[in-house]
Amino acid sequence: MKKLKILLLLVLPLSFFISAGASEKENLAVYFRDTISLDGDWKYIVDPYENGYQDYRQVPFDEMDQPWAVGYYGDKKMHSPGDLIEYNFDKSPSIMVPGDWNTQDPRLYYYEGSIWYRKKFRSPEMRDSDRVFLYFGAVNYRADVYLNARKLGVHIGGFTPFWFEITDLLKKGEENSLVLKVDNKRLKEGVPTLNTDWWNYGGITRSVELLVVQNEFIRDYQIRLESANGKKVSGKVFLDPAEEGEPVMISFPELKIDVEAMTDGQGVAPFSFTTDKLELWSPEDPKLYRIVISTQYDTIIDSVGFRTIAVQGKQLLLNDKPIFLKGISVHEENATEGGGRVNSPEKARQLLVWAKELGCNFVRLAHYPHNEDMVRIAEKMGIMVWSEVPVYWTIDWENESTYANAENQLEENILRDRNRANIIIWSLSNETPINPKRTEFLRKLAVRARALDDTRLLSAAMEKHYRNDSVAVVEDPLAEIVDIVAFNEYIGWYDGLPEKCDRISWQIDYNKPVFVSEFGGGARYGYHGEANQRWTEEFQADLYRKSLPMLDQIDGLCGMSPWILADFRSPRRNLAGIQDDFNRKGLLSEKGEKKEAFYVLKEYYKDK
Ligand code: GCB
Repeated sequence: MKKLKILLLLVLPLSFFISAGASEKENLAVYFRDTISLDGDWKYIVDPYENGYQDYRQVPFDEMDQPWAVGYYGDKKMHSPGDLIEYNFDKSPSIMVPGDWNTQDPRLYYYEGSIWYRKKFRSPEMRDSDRVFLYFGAVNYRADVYLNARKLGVHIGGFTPFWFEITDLLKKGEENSLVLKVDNKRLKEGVPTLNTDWWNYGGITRSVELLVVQNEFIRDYQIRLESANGKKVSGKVFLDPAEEGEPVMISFPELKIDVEAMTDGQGVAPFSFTTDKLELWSPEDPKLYRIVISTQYDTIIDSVGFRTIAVQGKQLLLNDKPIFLKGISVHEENATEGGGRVNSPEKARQLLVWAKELGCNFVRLAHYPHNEDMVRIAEKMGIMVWSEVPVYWTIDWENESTYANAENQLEENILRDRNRANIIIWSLSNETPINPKRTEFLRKLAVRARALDDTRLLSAAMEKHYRNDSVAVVEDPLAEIVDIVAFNEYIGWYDGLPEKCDRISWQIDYNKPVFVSEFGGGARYGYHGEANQRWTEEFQADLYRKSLPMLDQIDGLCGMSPWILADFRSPRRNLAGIQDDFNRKGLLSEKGEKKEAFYVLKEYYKDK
């Protein structure tokens, strides 16, 4: 494990190009650690033809070993006047990390392709025996990572973390050159695929950090409440390297609980305890406890909450009590200061503050894993979370590498957030077509999700159909697989006019709770008119007024997450003067201004 794993670039298929840590399905928990930030200004070079990556025969330079291999990852300088080097990071412009490139440089607004990033940094102060990890919160979509001209590996998938151990490659006491080729080209076989209804923001969108640890350190831990009444807590601590017989202490100072554990041959120390003093986490009382885990070499401190989530027939139970999910769908897009991907805790918090103001106790974080701040801040605020992977619309169901990619993103998402009390649902997909290949794909994904975490529920946003003119149904074999039957419906927007809501009744014949994962319609903030005039705030408000009583009649309704909190950028939204590249279904504008429908939903949630 201590050795850097350099991937066999020539022989492995693309789906294997995944960072060392991630492919072993181990997590590196960094959120609560003191790390060295590599955020800030990075140099960048826009490279639409991949000139810095491959030669004119399209052979990647990092697969060659010849003197003419001039990949930009070499970060070379001219030494004599006759040198031919056709790039220069030092003289290139700078871009802010974390951040998407689309909103930082007007030339890059629609850009989809490769951009090279470079950061120079001095190696941190450390002892000879220390180990160093390079951690990326997320890079969209494919990242080829090089340190001091050596390839560390490739990561695919735009919304989950990955890392490399760089202990042996770091130039100690000297300046180091970290170079990434970031490519956000959409791919048919990608996850997501070519077509989405959101902006394909490219770049190093989340923080980059260096983690320095002792030779033996605590890589991660896992904790769970076994049952709400028994108050039995169990968990595991993961040490690296995997040494057998290492003592580990797990403490909860507030509870005055200290548990001793011992690692097995895999470096895993299981523990458990029971207590009747535990206050459970809930939206009304988002109680978190400090957890301190220590070994003879390392200590980590985090906060955790305890709760159970379960279904019983058509009921959804939080801590054994029925709960209604007063939700809203949210894109990870900043609804102030010029938009773009959320890249700070303050911007994440703003979205959640609006959700709270709406009266929500739940957010659907669509359609991909959001940043860790979002989940952690929501946990503190008492907001439950639906967490999703970008298996969206029609991806390449029959392609094995597409499956491997989806599974990898699901795993990275679950491993990052499995200790968050507020995450109650892992969502497998959104609006996927009903056919056997797709169902098989999602069935496999469900098995994997449950194997990694059986303390949460599974769902997926499905679609509705009609039995006849007035009876809407959900009939999908995927509903048999998940725990909560969720579906998107757009009656009154894509499907007839709002009046149609008055005529529709629902039959959902699964003995499971039902959740409406989307409904809504578009309105441009400040555009007023009659309730039958599309795009006005009045039309949108009327649609909500008519949808809510219709949905209330659904047997087993356990909640909803209307579409959507705030207007968000989408290249599919071309109506000039109204959309201007924004999906207008937000209850707030892209600048955070509240539309009339915001208050309609707020009123409805007040009485729930
Ligand atoms: C949907 C999708 C969502 C879209 C939305 C819309 O069903 O799940 O991603 O943005 O409809 O506005 O059409």
